[in-house]
Amino acid sequence: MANLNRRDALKLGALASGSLLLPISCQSRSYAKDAGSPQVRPFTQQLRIPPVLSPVRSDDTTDYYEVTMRRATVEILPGLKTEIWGYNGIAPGPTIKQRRDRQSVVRFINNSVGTPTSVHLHGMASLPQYDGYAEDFTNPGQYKDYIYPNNRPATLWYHDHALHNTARNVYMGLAGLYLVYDDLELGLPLPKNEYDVPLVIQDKQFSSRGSLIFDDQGEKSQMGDVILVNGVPWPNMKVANRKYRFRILNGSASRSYNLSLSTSEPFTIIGTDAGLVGAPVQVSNFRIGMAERYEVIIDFSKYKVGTKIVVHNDHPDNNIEYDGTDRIMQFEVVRTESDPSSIPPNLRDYQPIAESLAVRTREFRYERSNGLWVINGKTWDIQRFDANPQLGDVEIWRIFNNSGGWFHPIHIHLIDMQLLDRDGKPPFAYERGWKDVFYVGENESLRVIGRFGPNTGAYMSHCHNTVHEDHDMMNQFMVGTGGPDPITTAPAQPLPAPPL
Ligand SMILES: [Cu+2]
Repeated sequence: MANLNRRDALKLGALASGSLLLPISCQSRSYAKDAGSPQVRPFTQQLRIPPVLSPVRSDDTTDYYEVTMRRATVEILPGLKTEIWGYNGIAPGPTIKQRRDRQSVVRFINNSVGTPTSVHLHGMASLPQYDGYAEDFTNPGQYKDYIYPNNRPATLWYHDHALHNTARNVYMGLAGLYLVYDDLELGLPLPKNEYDVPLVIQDKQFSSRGSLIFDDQGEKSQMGDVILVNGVPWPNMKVANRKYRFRILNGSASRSYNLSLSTSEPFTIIGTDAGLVGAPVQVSNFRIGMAERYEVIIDFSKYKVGTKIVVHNDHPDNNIEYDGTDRIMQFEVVRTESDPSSIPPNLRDYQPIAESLAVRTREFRYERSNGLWVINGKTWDIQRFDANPQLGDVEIWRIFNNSGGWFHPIHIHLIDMQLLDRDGKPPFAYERGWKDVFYVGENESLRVIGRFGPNTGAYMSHCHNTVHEDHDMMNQFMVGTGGPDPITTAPAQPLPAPPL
């Protein structure tokens, strides 16, 4: 069925002017069949789990890791070769697992990726010089040692953040998971180890020969017609008939998802971007914007061996739908097993921040103006700060999406915040936890609240549609005064690097 939205209309316009890389059929949903990526039969490849990275050495306080960014050729679509840009040459990159309050030093080496990079560990309260500032470049032939305090147990991810090239760099593969655990969480009876599974969802488009196509439609959005989970198109995962914990990250450039299960089995939400919620909540479906993380328990115990359960995507507004983007992956129950895990009624102490604690409210209007993506009418300028909360201040930020036809997931670096309301209405049940990305739908306004700290200095805030972020829907705030300069304090160093 034709399902023409504003984006499709734009694409048709672009087609008429001959400026598109690919022909687009009038029936947008038949794109994949007629002219899109090579066809893949869903659920024929098995899910892979990114490998866990071992430290190169450890001492009493710190684990030292080394990651090399490089181009690699891999097989994503059966029988075709695809060049990716990966951390250690894989996409997603290796997973770093770390204990709370141990320190990590991660050496990111820009070896053969051929473009300037900057690494942001999304969700970590890093010092400004280790936060992956957009202009804190590590050029080819350089490396940089990033220091991370690991002060929050949560599902984090590291990804490229280089000015004007973030969307392409992340799309080509520069993204990986970083999981922080603490004793409190490990002491809970939740599913653990091989039953604690990360799922990174991304959409891609490929040429007929298998190359990744990055086409941001004139700095608007990069939408793919192939859904990858952990780098595998529409994978199948063999599971036992028991509970699993899934850490779901939307690692897409521009696509959001609304996930549900074909059996109408509910998800039990146990975590948001910044870790466990106070108490589990059951939902039949949930929406996840780019860079958001939700942790869910799925209980397969009621299913017979042989049952197949499909994760569906009921397209949220303002995405482009193709054949195949209405489903994500499949679970296949293949064995019976006992299940020692359970979901405790209380997961961790979670207190809403009282609005009365806020010392001020700021307003940020995200919109499209004269062909530019702007915040309060302005594009990125590293010389300009749009907010200066003092260390420890509680502030309410009111985030407006004034652009019809688009949604914007807004990411605020450094701090974890809470969503107070959306258009004056309470947040969805699954959004009631600590978060660092907030889904601002078409013409919506959100109020979020947070306490600024623990660091002083400069931090970025931006739309996590990385195409919008690149052009140039990003600004910065300064916490307190006199923090370390993000660019000059710990600049990248020339290779070869001395031993860690
Ligand atoms: Cu946006």
